[in-house]
Amino acid sequence: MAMEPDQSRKIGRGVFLLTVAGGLSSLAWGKAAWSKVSGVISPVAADIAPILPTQGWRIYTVSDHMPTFDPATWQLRVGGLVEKPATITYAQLRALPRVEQVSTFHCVTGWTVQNVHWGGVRITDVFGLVRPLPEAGAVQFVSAEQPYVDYLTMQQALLKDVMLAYEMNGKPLPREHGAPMRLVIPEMYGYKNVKWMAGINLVAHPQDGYWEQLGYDRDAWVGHSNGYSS
Ligand SMILES: Nc1nc2c(c(=O)[nH]1)N[C@H]1C(S)=C(S)[C@@H](COP(=O)(O)O)O[C@H]1N2
Ligand SMILES: [Mo]
Repeated sequence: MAMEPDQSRKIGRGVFLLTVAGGLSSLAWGKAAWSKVSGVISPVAADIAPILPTQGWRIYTVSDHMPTFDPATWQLRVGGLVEKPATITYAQLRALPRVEQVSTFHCVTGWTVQNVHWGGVRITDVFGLVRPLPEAGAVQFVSAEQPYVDYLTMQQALLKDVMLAYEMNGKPLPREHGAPMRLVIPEMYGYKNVKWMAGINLVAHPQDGYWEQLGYDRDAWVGHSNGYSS
């Protein structure tokens, strides 16, 4: 993929830090660096956490290509256990009631970003369009970045500050943060905050998401799940 200068600088720093941490000096700088960095950070979190800065975003992907966003063609598919499946365009998303919140973002590997200003919509307003069936007990969030997916129970999805965010700090959500829309659930670690949202499906029960299949807790409550610090 083509990397912008500021991105390659961040990756360069990430690779440097990982290399310093030891055991990873074979990490070659080059084409695969982007996916290597995002794939490697979590498993070695306990080793590298002490030397990584704890403030500021780190951009994570699980593939070597960040999805692109075209407002003219973007669609959010909402379906599963609903009365009326819907395909929501970007214009329709922006026409839903707009809310704002300031919340803090925690990655399970130990970094935090305080007071992020988000703008977006509440999930209940999307549910209003499709009307979940009584047997819908959980929500599946599907990223356009395959195979990234995660789930919340209905109760978790309906927490008051869960947001489908299309703005970050007063600007449209940047590509690397999941343009045009990502999940925000401040009570839970970053891996539940699916970027590049492409689909929302109502399902009966939660299942393991991407990182959960690799050993992280489904219920990723900040401070109480199996991050490196607990
Ligand atoms: N599609 C997708 N969403 C994702 C991830 C990812 O790799 N791909 N990483 C998750 C993790 S582990 C974290 S901490 C946050 C990081 O958000 P950021 O990349 O905007 O900093 O995104 C989450 N959502
Ligand atoms: Mo994370």
